[in-house]
Amino acid sequence: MPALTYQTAGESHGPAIIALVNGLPAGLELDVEFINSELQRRQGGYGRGARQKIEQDSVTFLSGVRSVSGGVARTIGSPLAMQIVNRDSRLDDPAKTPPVHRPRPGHADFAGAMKWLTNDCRETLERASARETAARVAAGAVARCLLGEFDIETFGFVRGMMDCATNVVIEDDHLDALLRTRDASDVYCPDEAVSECIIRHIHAAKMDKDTVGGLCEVHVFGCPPGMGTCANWDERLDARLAGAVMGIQAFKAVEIGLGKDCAFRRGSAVHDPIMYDEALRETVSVGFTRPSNNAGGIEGGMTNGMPIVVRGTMKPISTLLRGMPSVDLISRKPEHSAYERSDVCALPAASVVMENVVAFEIARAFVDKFAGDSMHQVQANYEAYLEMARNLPLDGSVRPAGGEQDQSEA
Ligand code: EPS
Repeated sequence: MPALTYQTAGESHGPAIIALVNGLPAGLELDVEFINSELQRRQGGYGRGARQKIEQDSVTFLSGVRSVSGGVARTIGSPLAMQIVNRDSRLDDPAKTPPVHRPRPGHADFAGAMKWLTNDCRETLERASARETAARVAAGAVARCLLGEFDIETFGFVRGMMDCATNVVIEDDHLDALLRTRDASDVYCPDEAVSECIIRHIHAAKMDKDTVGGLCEVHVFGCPPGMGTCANWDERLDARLAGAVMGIQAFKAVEIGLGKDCAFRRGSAVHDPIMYDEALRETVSVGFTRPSNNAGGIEGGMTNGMPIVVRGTMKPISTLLRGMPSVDLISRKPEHSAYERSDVCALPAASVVMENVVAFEIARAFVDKFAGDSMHQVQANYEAYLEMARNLPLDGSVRPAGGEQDQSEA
């Protein structure tokens, strides 16, 4: 069974954006309406530019599913290809996509011009554009259809920016209320007062022909302990999550749990005590619990049964209407950077992207652990593992003995 992976292709103003997902078990039901609603959420949020008025993102399945009926597509175990059409497709029309010679500080323009030895930054910016994140949202939303089968839920939101950040506590017992407040907010923040503050900052930046970034956060509920690994550095779940979040355009920092604040506390005030509660034995935590979650649900690169908490910092978008000091790549003379149609702030959209790329990494770790060619096998492996973890030997032996009978005796 191959690992769960995905790749994307497509330019911002090419014909389409593509996601190719490999390693999905057969028999997974994909909720097409849900996938499209995530794509629409990615297009939204206060601070977006004119492009989102042109596009109406939705997926077309090109392979990997059958019986697309009643809004449900069923995977058949082959690679899943998804297409999101670009309505604003004009890459092959030079008049509509003129060359860009004045790189924007902060954007991929300059580094890409050097890398590919061209003075036309368009050849870089078309692929560097955050339009590509539509494909990542589609792949992540597919992964969430898989996680949903095992009651693993994600919640992504905007924590804040500049001088305003919400202190709202994210817990799964009031997830519905949090979802309602977040979805009622124009900036995807589950706190009305902080939403208003964020909107004021975005509006002020717009008036000043400037841009703003901020903080996004994703919580994942319902992961059993033991997903991921400490065996290899590049397979640690926190390493994978950090890579996935840093891979989002404009992200400059990632934290897990307490994150950088660990630097300012002693060990006794950082590490989460381990407790056992027999009443929780039948839950995915298999009975082990913590009074705090500073680790953000991950220890040694593996899930510990607590919610996973990931925070990402997005820098302000690098296309400023007022421009920034730059150099013309042809004349080598000082010039103001070029302006391309853009957003004043895409932080709400970035929170949707982050939620979905985090979900994909969780699904990857899930499929690594409970691998099976069909959903039946994945389900059976998942249940068998939980049963073994609940019945870790109470008699001093190290591991559960094999076989049904031995396990029930343990
Ligand atoms: C984006 C589409 C782009 C930009 C933005 C995000 O569309 P266009 O370039 O046609 O206006 O609005 O891209 C960037 C911020 C960037 O730096 O490239 C999208 O769909 O998310």
